Amino acid sequence: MNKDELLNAIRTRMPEKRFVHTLGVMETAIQLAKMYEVDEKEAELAAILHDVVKFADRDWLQQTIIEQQMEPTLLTFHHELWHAPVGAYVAQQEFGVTNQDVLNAICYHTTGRKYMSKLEKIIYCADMIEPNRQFPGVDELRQHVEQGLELLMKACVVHSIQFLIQKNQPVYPDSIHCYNVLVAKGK
Ligand code: DGI
Ligand code: FE
Ligand code: FE
Repeated sequence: MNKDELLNAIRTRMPEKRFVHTLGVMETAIQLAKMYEVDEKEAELAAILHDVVKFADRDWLQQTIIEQQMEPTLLTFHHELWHAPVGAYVAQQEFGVTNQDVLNAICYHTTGRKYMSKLEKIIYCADMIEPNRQFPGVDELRQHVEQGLELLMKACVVHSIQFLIQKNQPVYPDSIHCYNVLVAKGK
């Protein structure tokens, strides 16, 4: 599928607002890929598909995690986390994506994980700072773009963990591992 075919295909699976968010992630991811010397086409593909199952049926997401023997811990955490690994599965099965880095970027776009590739970090950050995002602190995060991918990523991960703690929400272990690696590197 070319870019327009992919966009048309995902557009039918989500409300218009989420589609506009996806376009924003795509533009931001391409821009970050240029800046940080990552393959732009891979960034574009991962961005277009990153939320492909965000609006899929919750029971189906759960069933897919079980049937495909994905990490069972996911099911004990908030259902918001499920669309990321199942999205990677659908990207492979339905959209024929074979590039493992692209699949990982989709799989870990919500939680992050330790030792992320540049592409994984780009999708994680683009998802948070794309132009349609409006939350307190987002402009500060955008300012980190100039400081390089590591510092941008660290700022985004710290922000999202702080957000979860403020809301008294559990933090998925991969997110903590992601944070720990970034902090250890910065020392
Ligand atoms: O799909 P998007 O809305 O574009 O963004 P996303 O995939 O980053 O999902 C964000 C949601 O996931 C948001 O409601 C917070 C939640 N989330 C992210 N990491 C964690 C989490 N929720 C819990 N409980 N624990 C996490 O570690
Ligand atoms: Fe998402
Ligand atoms: Fe998203």
